[in-house]
Amino acid sequence: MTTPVSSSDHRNDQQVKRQIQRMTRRSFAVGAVAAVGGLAGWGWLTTRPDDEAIPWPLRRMLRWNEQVSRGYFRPTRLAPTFSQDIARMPRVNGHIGLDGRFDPAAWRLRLENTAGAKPLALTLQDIQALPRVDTVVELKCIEGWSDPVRWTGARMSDLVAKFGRATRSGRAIDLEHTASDLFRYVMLSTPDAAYYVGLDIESALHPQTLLCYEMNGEPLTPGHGAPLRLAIPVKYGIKNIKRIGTIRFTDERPADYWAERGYDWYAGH
Ligand SMILES: Nc1nc2c(c(=O)[nH]1)N[C@H]1C(S)=C(S)[C@@H](COP(=O)(O)O)O[C@H]1N2
Ligand SMILES: [Mo]
Repeated sequence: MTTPVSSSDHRNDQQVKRQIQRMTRRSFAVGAVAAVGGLAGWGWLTTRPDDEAIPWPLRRMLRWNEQVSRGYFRPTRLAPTFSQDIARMPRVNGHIGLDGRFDPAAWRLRLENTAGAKPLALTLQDIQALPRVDTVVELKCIEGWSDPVRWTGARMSDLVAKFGRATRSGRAIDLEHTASDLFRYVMLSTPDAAYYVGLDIESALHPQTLLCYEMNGEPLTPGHGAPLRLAIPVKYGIKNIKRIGTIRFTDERPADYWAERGYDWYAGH
């Protein structure tokens, strides 16, 4: 049996319908205002003058993020490490600076600074003679993937402890007592200078920052940056430069390939 629809029910239906219409109109209006506001905001944002390839408000936001990250940075705070059996080979990602003719036998690592110290030309044997460090950490690409990788190589801090170039005075580094004598930045570039990264000195001398000659127990392949590449787990993949040709200590914030194309210069995490 169906209940007959009374006239009062009918009136209620009408009222509900009208109310829904009112609400729909209102939410449409709110949505439209938000959309226009959003578009205007986006329009404003994208027409701001660029600062290093992106509108200045975005760059300012990245600098703010950097300040927060740097505030939290501790040389003793380590990136997580993993057991060897989960290490795997990441894809070869990024060929910039790896094209063209290259003779690994003639390769030397140039170690220099902007204080006029004589540049050094080091062989792979010089680097392999430094304490050998083996660690499994994540390689994190800003494209959204990450892989635990086993890296073998020398600490950047051991390199400069032995060969210098990291202090203005030329004195040996002593992280506790001569911090003000340290250059503020490091520039690393491929032998052809096509790929280059800038690092803050704290991250460069972090104990987990390695100059690597082996990946997952195998000598580096050309695609992964033979004969020497950087593993820097306190930074994203973009800073893990392959085929290092030059390392230069400087007080000026170095240019950085991906920062010039809009990415975060600091790129820490
Ligand atoms: N010379 C050079 N180094 C580079 C790149 C590059 O294009 N050229 N790409 C970077 C990026 S974005 C990532 S994620 C890692 C990838 O390292 P892999 O190829 O060993 O996986 O290398 C970094 N180092
Ligand atoms: Mo990357």
